[in-house]
Amino acid sequence: MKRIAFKMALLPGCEAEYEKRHNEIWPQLVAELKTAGISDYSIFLDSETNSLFGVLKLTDEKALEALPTKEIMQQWWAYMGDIMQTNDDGSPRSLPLKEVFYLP
Ligand code: RM4
Repeated sequence: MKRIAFKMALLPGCEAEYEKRHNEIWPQLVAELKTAGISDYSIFLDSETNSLFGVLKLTDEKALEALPTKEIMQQWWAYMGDIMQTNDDGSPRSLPLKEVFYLP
């Protein structure tokens, strides 16, 4: 089981809306994330910088690579695009983070 972490960026003033949308996350998206082998997925907000810190467990790297091509993922990113920094293709700006410590 691999664990990965990454950083995304929330637009200022959108904290409550971001949390609300995730509290009401679409069941079809949850199913797609699970199919991609994702579990134990958390997103933390640094309210000083509006950075979003995502961390998750992963069973299948190939399935994760395919996730951006899934229609439900594209729809979610389009829905989230008004409150997050995005790339030209509509995906959220996301930077991988390097693990420097782990206590199992
Ligand atoms: C985030 C972002 C990520 C997605 C989570 C569920 O706002 O869109 O890509 O994995 O939601």
